[in-house]
Amino acid sequence: EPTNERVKANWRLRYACKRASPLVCKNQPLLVELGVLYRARELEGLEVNALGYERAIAVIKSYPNLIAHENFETDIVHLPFLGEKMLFKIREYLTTGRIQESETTRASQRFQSLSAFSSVYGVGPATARKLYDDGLRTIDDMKRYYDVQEDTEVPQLGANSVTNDLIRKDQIPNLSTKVGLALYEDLETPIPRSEVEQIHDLVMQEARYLMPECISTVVGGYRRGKPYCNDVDIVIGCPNIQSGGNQVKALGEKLIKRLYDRGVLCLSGFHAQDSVRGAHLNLLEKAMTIFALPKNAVHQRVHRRLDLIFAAPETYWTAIIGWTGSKMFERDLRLWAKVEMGMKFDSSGLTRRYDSKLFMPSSERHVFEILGLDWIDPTMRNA
Ligand code: TTP
Ligand code: MN
Ligand code: MN
Ligand code: MN
Repeated sequence: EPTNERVKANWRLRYACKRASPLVCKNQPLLVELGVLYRARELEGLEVNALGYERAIAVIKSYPNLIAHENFETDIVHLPFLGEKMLFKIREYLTTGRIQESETTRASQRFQSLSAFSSVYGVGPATARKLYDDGLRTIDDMKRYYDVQEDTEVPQLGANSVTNDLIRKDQIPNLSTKVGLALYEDLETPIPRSEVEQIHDLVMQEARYLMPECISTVVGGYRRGKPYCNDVDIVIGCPNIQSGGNQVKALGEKLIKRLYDRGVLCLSGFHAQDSVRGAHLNLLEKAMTIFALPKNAVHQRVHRRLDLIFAAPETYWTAIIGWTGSKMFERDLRLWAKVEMGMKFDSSGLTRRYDSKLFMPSSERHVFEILGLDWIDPTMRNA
């Protein structure tokens, strides 16, 4: 296919949304090492520095050959976003097969603790650092700190809707940390694709009961081809839904209630999506939930994070692109739209900047066309 050839030649470009980025690339072991350095900077709150590593990693991901001495001066030094420091690390890896700083970092108690703390649902780097400064080192320390014991009551699946009336909004962050800890082992267990599909089937069976014509796409890492996912992300659209008023949210709330009634949800909260601009108000709603498939003979129930995104017809396709990711692909898509096209893109819609005219794309490919971008398959958006 000619498009494929064009995309293949695009590994030199600065915008991640113009490059093909496979899930696993030729230089994966190098990226694992650089990934430790990226993560360390992110955990320490060094955002600019972290972004530099994130960009370098994304650029290398698109490079189609194994990095070697033969192509270092011809290709690698000319790749975008690879400054002197980064090239030094890559050269170090090339000559010694390792990166000293990555190994030191990996071995450090601080890095291990911050990584563990921030792997808890609802805990970011700033909280993780605070816990470390308070003397905590392990997840068990954290369970004691938050008073979560073996027998801590997790909200019962289906027993009641936790966020609806029992819990005040300002209690949710603390609640989600407690739930995140109580369910730590479950939520750490990777979700195989087959289970993602089962969850999708069950959710849509209930959604179609409410609105037979509704449509859906599983997005996130699943759509990018990951064999195992950390959560399940589903965009749900309804061709007949009215975008004015609260119909999108109403559909979301009805579905959440049905899922509670079926006994498969134990926690949910609605969030305003992205930068909610005037024109896009009420077009997109997201519910972050914790879900478990019904018990069956073979498997015991495992709690899973499930994100449901409800989209009006105007935003269905942009929501799909916005939630397919990756994070870096999305970042550059927004940047490309703004800087090169005079448009504003996010998952809640695509608008012209000078008059805020909202486009009404008819497919995912149509969004790429409007943005003046060549099509990139979801499995090649792992920037
Ligand atoms: P995630 O589910 O956080 O990540 P992921 O699906 O890429 O990988 P994982 O297996 O770890 O779940 O987010 C999915 C995509 O949705 C992400 O690439 C960017 C987008 N996104 C938003 O647009 N807004 C948000 O608030 C979040 C959390 C994600
Ligand atoms: Mn996901
Ligand atoms: Mn998600
Ligand atoms: Mn469980």
